[in-house]
Amino acid sequence: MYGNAYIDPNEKMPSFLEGEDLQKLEEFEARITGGDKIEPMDWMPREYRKQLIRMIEQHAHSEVIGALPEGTWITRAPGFRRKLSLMAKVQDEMGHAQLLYSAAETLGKSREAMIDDLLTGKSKYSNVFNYPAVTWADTAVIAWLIDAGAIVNQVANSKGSYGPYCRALERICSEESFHLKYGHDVVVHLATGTKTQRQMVQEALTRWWPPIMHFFGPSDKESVHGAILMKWKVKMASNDDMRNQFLNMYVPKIWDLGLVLPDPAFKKNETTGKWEYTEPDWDEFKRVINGDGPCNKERLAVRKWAETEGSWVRRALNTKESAYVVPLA
Ligand code: BYC
Repeated sequence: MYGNAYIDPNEKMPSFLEGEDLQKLEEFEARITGGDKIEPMDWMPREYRKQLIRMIEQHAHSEVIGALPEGTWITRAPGFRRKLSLMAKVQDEMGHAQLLYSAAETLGKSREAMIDDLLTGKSKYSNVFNYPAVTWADTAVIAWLIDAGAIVNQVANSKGSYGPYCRALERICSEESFHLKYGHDVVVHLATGTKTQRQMVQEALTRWWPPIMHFFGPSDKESVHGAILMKWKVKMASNDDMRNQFLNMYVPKIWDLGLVLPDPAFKKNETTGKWEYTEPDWDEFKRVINGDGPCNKERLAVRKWAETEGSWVRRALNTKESAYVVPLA
């Protein structure tokens, strides 16, 4: 038993809370119930810190790796304007990673340790970025629908309990909403274009739909961390609720463009308000997030190359009196 703590006092105390100061835990949970933001120097249970580091770090890695599928198309974007927009978007994604690494650092894990864990495969990143962007239309589907999924998740979680993460998410969402407009513009252009363009965007949607369904995480009954993250207001809705919210907002828009979802079972149950569909292939999801997707090796190899090739920049920046610093006259 531990007083009026936010975790149900009638439940047995979870083992991850053993050894915590129960008085402080109670005060912490009361602050969260009351809608306070928790800041880096505030007291927090070890598990809250651990979960936040895991989730924010994975999110930061997703931004870094997420820049790659679209990044490979910068040199091949059709026309100067599209090239400029795509370059700006990719640059934004890398900026999001910096904001998120800074937020995770406030919890005590260094950026270097996080990057090491990405490169050794210890940390996860979003499943979707382990698939190839086969044609220009794939980049449009990513920018529209994956950014849309990210916005659904991030707008909700920006109302959460950890101050630095929420502030980073607010800024990220305002940039993501431009990405979404850009992606929608390219999809509409292709979907209302020539027969070849329509076919190209349809094929891209067919390829990306299963990973997009996986993007929101396993179903609620399989989610490992969901319950405690929602109790502590790190996640503001469950995986299935976020998925359903995304489907509510975007399936009608996809159908309006005359595009077809690659799942004939797709329909909204008007009584429950929930979407019904064929259960996504969760075995594939597990394989992909555990390192065995179509592009996992390629993605990490690119990041390892960037880490090695960029090491001189970090050395130069970290050297106080270095030969790299040109003295002012
Ligand atoms: N991919 O207990 P669960 C972007 C893992 S980037 C990989 O439900 P949780 C963009 C999960 O980590 C934005 N792994 O987890 C960038 C856990 O494994 P571990 C990306 C996943 O944390 C560039 C296990 O499955 N957004 O938009 O309660 C260009 C059990 O899951 C995934 C974020 O990162 C997945 N999709 O909920 C364009 C949002 N799903 O750690 C666009 C922040 C689950 O125990 N993250 N797993 O080994 C979250 O909101 C939550 O972490 C999730 C999962 C909803 C993703």
